[in-house]
Amino acid sequence: MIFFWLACWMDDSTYLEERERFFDRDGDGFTPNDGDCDDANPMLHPDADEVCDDLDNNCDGLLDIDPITGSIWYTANANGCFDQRVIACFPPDEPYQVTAEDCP
Ligand SMILES: [Ca+2]
Ligand SMILES: [Ca+2]
Ligand SMILES: [Ca+2]
Repeated sequence: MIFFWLACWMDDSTYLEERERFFDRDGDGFTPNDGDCDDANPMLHPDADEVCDDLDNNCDGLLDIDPITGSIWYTANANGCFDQRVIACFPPDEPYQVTAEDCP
């Protein structure tokens, strides 16, 4: 129905371009119109988990931010003891250690 409606007011190339937005080419359950940022790769869609791979897995526009797995670093708590666990693809901006401290 929407294709017919689009076809009525667009020229052919614009219509074909717009029509692509409503097809799920990689079969991941998301069309570009649903937010699929790479409809040629079924591993990339809005419900995908972000992992450290230089790709925007969950299509939020951010590469490798808040991954489900990654390297572990420890940043300091309010008392200056490094026991705050951080899982990330990149080292934290703030001071960190690779091992946790035993805090009193
Ligand atoms: Ca798709
Ligand atoms: Ca992302
Ligand atoms: Ca990623």
